[in-house]
Amino acid sequence: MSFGKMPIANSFIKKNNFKKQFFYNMEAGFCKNCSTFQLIKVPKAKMMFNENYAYLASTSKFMKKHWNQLSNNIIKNLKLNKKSFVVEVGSNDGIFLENISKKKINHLGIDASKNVCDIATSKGVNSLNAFFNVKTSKKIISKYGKADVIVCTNTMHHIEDINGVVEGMSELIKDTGTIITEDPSLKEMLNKNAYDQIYAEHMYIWSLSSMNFLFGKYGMEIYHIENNGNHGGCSRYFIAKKNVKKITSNVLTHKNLEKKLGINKISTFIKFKNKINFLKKKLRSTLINLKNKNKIIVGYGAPAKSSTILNFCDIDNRIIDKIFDNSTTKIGKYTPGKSLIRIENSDNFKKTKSDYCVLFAWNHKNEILSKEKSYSKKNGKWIVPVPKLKII
Ligand code: JHZ
Repeated sequence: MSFGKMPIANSFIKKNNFKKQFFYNMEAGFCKNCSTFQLIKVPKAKMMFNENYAYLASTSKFMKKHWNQLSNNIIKNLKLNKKSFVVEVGSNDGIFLENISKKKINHLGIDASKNVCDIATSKGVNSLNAFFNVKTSKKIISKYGKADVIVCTNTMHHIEDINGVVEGMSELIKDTGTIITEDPSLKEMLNKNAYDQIYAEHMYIWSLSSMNFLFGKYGMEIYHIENNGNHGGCSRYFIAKKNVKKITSNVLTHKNLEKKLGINKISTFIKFKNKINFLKKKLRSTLINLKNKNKIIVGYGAPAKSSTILNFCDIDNRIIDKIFDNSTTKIGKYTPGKSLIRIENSDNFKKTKSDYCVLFAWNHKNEILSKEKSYSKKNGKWIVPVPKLKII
């Protein structure tokens, strides 16, 4: 499945750097042996995860609450105490670990991007700026000992050297410990036609089948799974060493749902490809028609996902005037690739006149539409691009 030339999704750029952009050919494929849906080739990790990493997890109040709930659940259900050791791989700005740190539980966050690590440290989160792999895992064991819990949320899909990461986790986790991962789900990506989840940072879109295959290689298994609607639909996997924990009925139910959807069949992905090519044409022609009627079109949210939509659908600053976002790392910059749309502080959305607003952060629809209620009252219309084009 080819998407054409793409920029690095989170590389929002300054005006004087337009000509210095990096492009790669984005092609996705499905492997029948290990059931992974993945990009065929991705740029070097350092090009994506560095001191300029733009995604700040704490920009959403909803997500802050979500990770706070996860920490409370873990403390209660896995019976953690102050002597327990919690490790997070891909700790971003400390959105999850700050809850663990406040409870004075031993912890360590590891993140490859220095800017987000620094934010986490300033919140009192013990952080290490590094890529996680077998070498990092050994260093952590010799300094802190083995972990009771390893949390890795919205990160497993980022890592090209996924075998190195899982091997490192299998060494770092205690024999009775639990690894918890949470990522956008392949099942939901297919159900929702959420093709914008595909970009270099998301090298893999995981399913229960592919996760179990991967962890199985290192003597582990998924013993429990929970699903939620975040990021268009995520699965949370609970993983332990083989035969240590009882496998719950949720795992079997989910396995059957994946089978019913045909998650391990090439034909499923060919259908998906046809659907998204249709969505591309529909979004582009809708926006061009509105523009031809002299309508002012803006966008809300500049998620990494918007890079895929804009570049795949050939939408640029001649169609969309500006995009509003609340991330300090994005405001004042431009969307990457050919689109080059200016990002403005979302505080200015209310005072800016527009007729239509494309909700690129469609996964935060409830949070955004409730804080921008006045837009509809002023006859502004929201264009929601996924799961299917909807104007509200
Ligand atoms: P959001 C991220 O993807 C990045 P993205 C990453 N690659 C990943 O794995 C996935 O999450 C799962 C803005 N916003 O959360 C902030 C407002 O302006 O959909 C963000 O720029 N106002 C690590 O980037 C964007 O929208 C608001 O009220 O696709 C949302 O980005 C809210 C709620 C958000 O993630």
